[in-house]
Order: sequence, then structure tokens, then C-alpha cells
Amino acid sequence: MIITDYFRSTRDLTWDYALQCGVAHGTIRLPETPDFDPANRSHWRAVVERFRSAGISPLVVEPLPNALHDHIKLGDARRDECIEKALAMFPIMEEFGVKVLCANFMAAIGWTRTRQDLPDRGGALVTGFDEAEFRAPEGTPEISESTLWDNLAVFLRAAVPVAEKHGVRIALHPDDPPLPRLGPVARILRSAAAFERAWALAPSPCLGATFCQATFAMMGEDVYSLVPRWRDRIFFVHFRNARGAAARFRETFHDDGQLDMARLIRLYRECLPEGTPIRVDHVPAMGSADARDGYGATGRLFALGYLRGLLSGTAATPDGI
Ligand SMILES: [Mn+2]
Repeated sequence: MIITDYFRSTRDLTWDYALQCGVAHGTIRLPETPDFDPANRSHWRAVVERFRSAGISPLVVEPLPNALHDHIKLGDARRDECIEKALAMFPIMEEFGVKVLCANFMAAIGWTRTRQDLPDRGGALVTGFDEAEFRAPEGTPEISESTLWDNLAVFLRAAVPVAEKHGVRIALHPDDPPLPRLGPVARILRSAAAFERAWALAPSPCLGATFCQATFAMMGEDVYSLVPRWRDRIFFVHFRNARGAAARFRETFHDDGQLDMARLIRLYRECLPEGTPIRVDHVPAMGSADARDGYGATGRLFALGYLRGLLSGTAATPDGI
């Protein structure tokens, strides 16, 4: 496995913390500002060089920039121009050695929590979701399941052949929470069977999954049997723990949820290629200054150390990761 961390594209404290934890590879979020064109090679070069000069090699892009993907997911009037721009990213990713695109297909409402202040051990705070408390934002459009499947098919049939030509792998991220709908919006990537249906839309060795392990667990899937079954499909791992089920769950410290994290790491070691990128996901807020959205800088330190410890404890060689 290759440890990455999730980085915004301009340097902040998380870059320093990750470097201090020995992270040398990045899952990067591209700038979502009007002056950044994801189809422009020199715009990419500036971002990639900023990372490389800090000692971080970008390996994964997450997500597909929302300015493009929102239109693709909704299938609106701007869909085709946005797909063209998305396709133009693949040769650029190839040139810069960015091997994986992590893309979700949650339309209108992205990953969602109803609470960011659930007390956890020692006064740490975690996020949680309870369907009974969820209210869709005013003006959220109505989107049906069949429309979403159609829109996903249009995207994948256009994108997958181009990604394959350039050696880029598209790793679909599950819907979080993995419910049939959130208010007026249907959700489709909410079971293992749905992933297999999605892959059949554009069959290719370059189309697979981001194994956001706790999301699959909240679906009620047996994550321990999915890893060997999807050994050729898991291109990227989100290392995350939680307690509950799709309609009501909470995040936890990485050592404290319902998933057997050591067993999962052993399975990744056994089943996945050595260079598979992994990153920690959704951490508790530790200390009053830490962000409460699951992406706090301090909370990541424990998660990163825990991940590195498990990887070191299962390494083929004492110094390997
Ligand atoms: Mn995830």
C-alpha cells in the first residue's frame, strides 16, 4: 500500500503534519476557483509542482471537480462540454503520473451528515447521520434513480475508453450515506451489486472502486469478503471506521468502530497490488480548534499513525510500508 493524505491544493498545516508523519504521496483536490481550468496542462503543472517541491507526489485526484461533475451528474445543458473537459484531464494525469481519479455520483447533495458535535471519548467530537433529522436544502431538485443511471452510463461510456488509453483508473466512490434517497434526490451507488452494475456499463480494467470501507459496512455489506472478490477492482482505499447502519450511524476513532481494521489491512496486503493508494478518511475533531467536518488537522494525526502502525506491523520487510 502507499499511504497518501488528502490535500487541498495550496499549502496548509495538513501538508506539514502529513510530511512529519512520513507521507510522501498525495490525494489532491484540484482548485475549484474560476481561474483554474482542469483541462489546462499548465494550470495542472503549477499545482503538481507545488506539491512536488514540498515533497509530495500526487497519485490520486479526488473528486472530479464539482464545476464539471455537477452538470454531468444532473445531465443538464452543460453536460457535454463538461464531459469534454473531464476527458481532457486524462492525458494530463498520465503526463504527471497521477494514476487514479476518485469520482462519486452523488447528485445535488454530496456526502452528508446531520451532526458534527457528537461527543466521543475524552471530549473529542465526531460527525453522525440520522435519517430522521435530515432535511434537504431548499431548492434541491427532484432526481430519479433511472435518470441517475442514465447519466452515469453517458459519463462512463465517454470517460472510460479515454481513461484506459492513458492508463488512468476511475475509482467510483460509494454514496455516503448509502440510502435510496435523500429528500428529492435518488442515490444509486449504495450496494455492492450497484457497483457491479455500474462497471458493466463500460467494461474495462480501468473502471473500479474507491473502497470507502465504512460506507460499504454501513450498507450492510460484508467488507471482508468484498476485498478478495474485488481484488482487481479496488484502486484506492478510504481507511475509515464507524458504528451503525446507513440510516443512522456515527464516525469513530479509527481503533474504536465496528470494523476490524487490522483484518482489513491484512486483506489489502494479501489481495491488492503493492502500489495501491490508501488514505485516512473522516477523523474525530480533537481539541476545540480542530475542524468538525471530519477533516480536522489534529484528528488526522492519530488516524495516520494508526494506519502506519498497522501497515508496518504487516509489512513484508521491516522497513517497507
Ligand atoms: Mn470516503
